[in-house]
Amino acid sequence: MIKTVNDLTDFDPIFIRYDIKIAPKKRAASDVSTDPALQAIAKGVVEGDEDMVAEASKAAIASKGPQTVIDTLILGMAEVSKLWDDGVYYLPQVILSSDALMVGLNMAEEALGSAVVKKGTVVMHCAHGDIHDIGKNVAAALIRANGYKVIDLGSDVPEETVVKAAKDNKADLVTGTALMTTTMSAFHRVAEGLTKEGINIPVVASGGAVSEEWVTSWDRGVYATFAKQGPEMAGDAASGMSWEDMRAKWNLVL
Ligand code: B12
Repeated sequence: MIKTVNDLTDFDPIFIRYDIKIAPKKRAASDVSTDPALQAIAKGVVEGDEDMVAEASKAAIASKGPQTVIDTLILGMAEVSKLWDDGVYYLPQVILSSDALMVGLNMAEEALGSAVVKKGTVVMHCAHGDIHDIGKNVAAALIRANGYKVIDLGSDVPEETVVKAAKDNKADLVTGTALMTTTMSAFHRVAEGLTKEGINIPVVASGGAVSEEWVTSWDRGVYATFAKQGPEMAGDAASGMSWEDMRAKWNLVL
């Protein structure tokens, strides 16, 4: 007998085939926490489940505080990265996961609040050609919550736009994030642009593709490993610390 759509009772194989529904994982993600409340946040990120992340984050913000929630969201995304690297996840799953992470991050950022008096101004961006903005968003949330004005230029930002924003806003610090080897070279052009404009401020560069050795090979570059370093780095720059001194403080390669 010929089957028609009316004979179908199980649509899952079709939804999964077209990535409308996520397939059961070929390899389960590792647990990132022994605490069930935190594990639920990471699980929600891994499964791209915004509701799960929202519910778990709400409870954990109240019981453990927003910073712990942010740390757990990043750990969840690290599991997503492993699933991607192993070929278990494809773009649709990763997009769902990053959207779910943003739900938790926005809730945590709101809970962190921010000081009314601004301690300084930080211009942040993802490199020209690069749309990977998760780490930048986490760092921006932390820097903002610590009382700095953040001019977030978003993703795929041309070098001239970054330099102009730094000039127009009298920035104390420029930060850049790149996750692709093809995009990270934009940072040293940003640094050169600042020099041409006579703007003598540090450029903190970070992201999966970026190495400390590379960042410290051009003037103004200071390498960051973790988003949570952002507020202290912003404080250093706002207090007038030179990029040379910041590099000596934060980086091993001189
Ligand atoms: C999520 C993801 C995506 C998402 C991005 C969603 C988003 N809104 O960001 C989507 C699905 C859209 C995507 C698309 C693509 N991706 Co992608 N993606 C990833 C993945 C799985 C995880 C990256 C991530 O978010 N990590 C977690 C965050 C938290 O890390 P992070 O940004 O580095 O931030 C940390 C630090 O760097 C630091 N930090 C970052 N910024 C800042 C700023 C400051 C001030 C401070 C202090 C610290 C700091 O703090 C964080 C830790 O605390 C990686 C795989 C991997 N192994 O990394 C691939 C990966 C980055 N993607 C890759 C590729 C190739 C692509 C695509 C070209 C795929 C395609 N064929 O279309 C496109 C890119 C399009 C473009 N033009 O950019 C490659 C890049 C390869 C390379 N080396 O060049 C990777 C490495 C995968 C791979 N192994 O091939 N991707």
